[in-house]
Amino acid sequence: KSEQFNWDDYLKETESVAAPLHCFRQSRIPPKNDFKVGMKLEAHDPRNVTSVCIATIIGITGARLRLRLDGSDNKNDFWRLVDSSDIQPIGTCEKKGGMLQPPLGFQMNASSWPMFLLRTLNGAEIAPAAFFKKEPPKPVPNCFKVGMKLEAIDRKNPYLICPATIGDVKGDEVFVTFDGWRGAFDYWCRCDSRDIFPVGWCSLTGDALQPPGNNVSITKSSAKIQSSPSKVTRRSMQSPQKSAPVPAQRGRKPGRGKPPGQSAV
Ligand code: MLY
Repeated sequence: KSEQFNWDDYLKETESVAAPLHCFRQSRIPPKNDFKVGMKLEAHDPRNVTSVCIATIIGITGARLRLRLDGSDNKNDFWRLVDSSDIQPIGTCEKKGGMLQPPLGFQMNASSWPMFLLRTLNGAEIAPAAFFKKEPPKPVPNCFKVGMKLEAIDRKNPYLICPATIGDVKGDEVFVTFDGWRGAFDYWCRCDSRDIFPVGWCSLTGDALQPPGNNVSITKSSAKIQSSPSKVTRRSMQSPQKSAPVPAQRGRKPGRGKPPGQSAV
């Protein structure tokens, strides 16, 4: 049985702080998820954002919906918060004078779209308008600081939410680094991205927060082999450095290349 990941312990262990709630474009209390699997709604096509399509709820996870566009395949599912501006009740598009579009990669002949649309909506379970929640306002200035901890969606595996650290800040953007992974999953995003959450989000929504990767355990065991008592590497599981793990750890001058509060001393 593996030890449960615990933010309080982890923040102490890594001598770091959680990014304040007001930095995020997320509601302080996660929105209630009333949706049910099988319900249909309108969603912007993630691969063609000017298109509004019909989507079916394939799964429910915390405050998010797993969506699949009707007429698309099962390889392009995406996840949206119930208070995302990318989703809306069926009828919204038409009310605004728009036309529902086939998804990118529509599996049938384009000429069959009007009939497909009629059939997919006929007798469908329509998600009630009251289930859609208003998107929170944008946080005004970017108040993230390097080294702050957060929970972030792994964009390569978007069903996963993981412990992460702000690795860099530039204008309205932040660099999200995944703790214990070697940088392969890291990404830049706007500070008002809906893909980043304050520490404690998953425990409020009931999502399973992923534990940090075990990247730095390599450093830990190597430190043991070297049996250097003055340089005991703590299991800080900080965001991965792109350089080689062990020599880089020893050779790095303090204060450079690493966010503050993350030193593996
Ligand atoms: N199957 C993938 C999952 C990696 C997930 C990394 N995230 C949590 C940052 C792998 O093992 O490579």
